[in-house]
Amino acid sequence: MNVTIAAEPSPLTFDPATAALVIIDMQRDFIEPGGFGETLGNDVSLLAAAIAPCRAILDAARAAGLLVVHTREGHEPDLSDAPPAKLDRGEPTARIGAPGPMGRILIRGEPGHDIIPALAPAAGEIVIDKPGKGAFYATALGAVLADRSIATLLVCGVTTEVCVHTTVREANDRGFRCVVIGDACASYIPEFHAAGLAMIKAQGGIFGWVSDSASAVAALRGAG
Ligand code: C5J
Repeated sequence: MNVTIAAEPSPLTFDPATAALVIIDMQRDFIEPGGFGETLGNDVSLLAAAIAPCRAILDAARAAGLLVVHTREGHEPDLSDAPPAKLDRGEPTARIGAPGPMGRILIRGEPGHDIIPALAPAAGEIVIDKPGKGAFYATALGAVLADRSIATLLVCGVTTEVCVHTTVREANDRGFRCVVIGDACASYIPEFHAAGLAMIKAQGGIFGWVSDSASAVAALRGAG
């Protein structure tokens, strides 16, 4: 049965059976003190606002039987999947792979790479480890979604203008309808968060739609 989500620039009707919730990079390295986000000089407390809205959508998506995908940005311990152009930035002691309070920064298997406990993946949910900002680049995400005939993505997570935006742009070019859940995204730079959301829905929804967690939960309740 189709459901309709209130969104901008227009409401969107979709079939929950061909929709997925994609939660981008809600990892300790971005959200907690001592991780990658903080080494870049950011105030990581700004990302906390997205946690409860993400949790509300996650609960609703699970109840509605949606495919749930979690992503994690990070690299192999030998950094073989990290291009020098990405590694050679910032203070040498605070770069990707350097030791930090939550283990080596942005390295798979380290505590900081984990998804925060409030949004921990449930058994059977898909976790995509990605070396880039976009969740389609060098991952199996495209194949996973194609296998399940997914057409619509509800997207949330951090950060709005970096990994959320890159993923939505990649998905849009691949033919997915993307609804970004604005209050379930966050940025270290509030004006970039606002501009990132505005860019998605501008020009008739050039990259997709923008909604909010209450509207997403209400729409998914109709699917349960
Ligand atoms: C960043 C991300 N901001 N997940 N990563 O480097 O947005």
